[in-house]
Amino acid sequence: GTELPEIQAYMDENLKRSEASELFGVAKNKNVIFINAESIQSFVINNKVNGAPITPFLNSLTKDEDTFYFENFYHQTEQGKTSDSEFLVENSLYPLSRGAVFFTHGQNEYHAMPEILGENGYYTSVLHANNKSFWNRDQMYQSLGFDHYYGEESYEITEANSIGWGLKDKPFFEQSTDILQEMEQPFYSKLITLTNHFPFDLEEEDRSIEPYDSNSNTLNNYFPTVRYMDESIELFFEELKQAGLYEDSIIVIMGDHNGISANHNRAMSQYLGKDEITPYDYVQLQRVPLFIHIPGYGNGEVKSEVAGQIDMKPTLLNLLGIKNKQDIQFGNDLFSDQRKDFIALRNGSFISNEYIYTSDTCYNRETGEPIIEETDEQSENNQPPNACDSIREQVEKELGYSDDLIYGDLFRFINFDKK
Ligand code: GP9
Ligand code: MN
Repeated sequence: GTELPEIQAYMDENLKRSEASELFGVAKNKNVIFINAESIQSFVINNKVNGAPITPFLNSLTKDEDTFYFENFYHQTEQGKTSDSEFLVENSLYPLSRGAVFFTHGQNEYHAMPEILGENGYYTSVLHANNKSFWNRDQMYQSLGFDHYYGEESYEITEANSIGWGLKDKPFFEQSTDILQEMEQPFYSKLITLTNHFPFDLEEEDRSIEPYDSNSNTLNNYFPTVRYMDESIELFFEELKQAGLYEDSIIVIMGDHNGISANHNRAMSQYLGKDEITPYDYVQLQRVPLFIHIPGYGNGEVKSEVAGQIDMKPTLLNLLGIKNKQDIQFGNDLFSDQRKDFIALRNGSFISNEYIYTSDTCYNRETGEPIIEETDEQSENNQPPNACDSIREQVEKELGYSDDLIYGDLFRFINFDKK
């Protein structure tokens, strides 16, 4: 393992990059309503199936003046799926390369966003109509500093309002609004959706668009459940307005991870009209939507910079005007122009402004063409130097530091300034 001072020096350097946020404090004292949107990938946004738009409401948000839409935002999860996305968001640390850190290191010390928000007067909670111990959430949420977890016992769940994994998203958002209305403000509330989950079951009555037609039922059924999620979120915006919560809140919508795995590449290539899904294409399919909706803001736009889930903690803290002078975090504020030049995936692949590195190949990000370098100089192991090498080394270093912090439970040894 690495020595803590070395990691801290790296982190102090990284923390400075977020100081240049252009939006520091624009959402000061607002509630944060964070929608962890199950399995939604960016390829559905502003796209169609059988001639019908898949996500009409989210499409309208991409053009909304109060909304930032990040079109090159990547999930960075591994086997811990939803729980990994939560870990990334709350800590700005990487998940583990195997297993779920929620299970293996649920009792570690952390310096997570809920804890910091709590110190700044926020009431923090998670709303999710599932069993509390799923993904070891009950334990991990305590370690992350959440005040409360509204699990399935907080909801009225019947046969009629359930499908697949449990409570359908529409009644979930309706009932969640009632919970939010009773909550002390300002609050940070994370709502985790459930209906758009593999195997994408949906009743006929909830279907507004027809399934796709390919050899993959998973992909075919994905589209109607994604549309159901889109309608659920639209409904939730209405509910929040009626409840009087909308004006004093910012609403974040983030996809947690991909819903369509590489097993469905053939069907996916058919849908996208490509000959095949190359490793480059597969990395690009790991983009998930991120919307940051700030009622009354007026200067929203589509943002194209390379971004990832690791950036959520510094971004949200800055939006709320919370100065994080000392912290351990790998991400950068999405509204800073001093950002690092890459987003690392947990398997060591990465996306930079110029390159996408995956499966031992360095691709031109713009064209998707592998970069083959003509060179006289060969290094010791007879490999030509590669355009991706220097970032690849930094990615390995970061992933290693993150692992060291988690495996060594190193947050125990750091005293963070309280506010
Ligand atoms: C379960 C839900 C789904 O509570 O969050 O988890 P996933 O299978 O996507 O990790
Ligand atoms: Mn999930």
